[in-house]
Amino acid sequence: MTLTIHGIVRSRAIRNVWAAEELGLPYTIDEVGFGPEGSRSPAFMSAINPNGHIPALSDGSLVLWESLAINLYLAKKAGGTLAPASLAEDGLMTMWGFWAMAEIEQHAAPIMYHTALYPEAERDPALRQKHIDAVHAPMGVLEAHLKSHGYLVGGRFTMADLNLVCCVFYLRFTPEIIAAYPAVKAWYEASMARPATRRAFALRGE
Ligand SMILES: N[C@@H](CCC(=O)N[C@@H](CS)C(=O)NCC(=O)O)C(=O)O
Repeated sequence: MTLTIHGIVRSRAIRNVWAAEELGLPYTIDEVGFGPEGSRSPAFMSAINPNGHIPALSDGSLVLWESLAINLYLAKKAGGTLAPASLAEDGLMTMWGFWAMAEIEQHAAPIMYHTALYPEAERDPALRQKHIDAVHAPMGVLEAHLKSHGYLVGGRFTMADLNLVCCVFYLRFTPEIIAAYPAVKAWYEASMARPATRRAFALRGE
């Protein structure tokens, strides 16, 4: 059955599009954008995501939201090398996914907004700096892990890597942060150069 990814590629829905491309899963994109006509519409919030956010995934009668959880589901659905090969790997991939959101994304997102995405008048340099200071500790943890393991789990590229790369992606407007961590930089750049990544990001014109 064809999967439906609800959302637009210029949102966290790109994470799920990239995952589906990696896994070779057929999907369609239901172009739900932002605002009262999109993710905040009563119809979308009652049928798909009561939080009013994108992305969400429909797989038959199953509806999932939370981009990184969707990706872990897709990996297990498709199987193959991106999926956990054991319960232990499943636990580690879940751990890294929660960590990606709790330790990296919570700082990387405001860094991105206050560096580039908000109009200049709305940028807060002090808040930006606070998050830059805070992101170095988890980036150091990631650097140490990648230096000794190459990948997050199982010595191969898995959905754990894809999920975390999607959060490190928010540091793209501050490349000096990524460059301070050579193992992270090499892993990030290799992940962003994968054929499936390019196919997904081509949908954004990137
Ligand atoms: N933790 C959620 C965050 C979802 C989220 O905040 N999505 C943004 C777009 S990337 C959104 O829908 N913003 C519009 C809104 O909340 O109205 C996930 O990873 O899926």
